[in-house]
Amino acid sequence: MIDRRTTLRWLIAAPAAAGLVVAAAGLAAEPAAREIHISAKRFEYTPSTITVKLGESVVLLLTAEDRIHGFKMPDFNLRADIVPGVTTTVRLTPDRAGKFSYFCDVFCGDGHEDMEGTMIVVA
Ligand SMILES: [Cu+2]
Repeated sequence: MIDRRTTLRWLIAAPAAAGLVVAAAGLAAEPAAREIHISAKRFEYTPSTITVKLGESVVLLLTAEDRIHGFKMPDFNLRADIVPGVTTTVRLTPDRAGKFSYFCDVFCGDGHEDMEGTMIVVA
């Protein structure tokens, strides 16, 4: 026989458990993204070449060592400022294979024009 206290406990616990299930489902729905760190300084990115898989979700974690730089990857319509002391995140899931360049679009001195990198997307 279920007494009143047990019933009350169940009424409180059931929605809480359901909430946990919903929260877990929400986490599962978020695609797992591989993190790739890219550091910027005059006049290079490190690494200057990154390799990702076609359809792979990645998060680029961009940091600047010396001053503000830019990150622009026109092929995937991406751009961000990279500010010292801040980690800037850029997400992408490449839908095309090939070699795609990224470059600095914030003038940072002589050599700025050569500040670029390559993302290789392998099928
Ligand atoms: Cu620059």
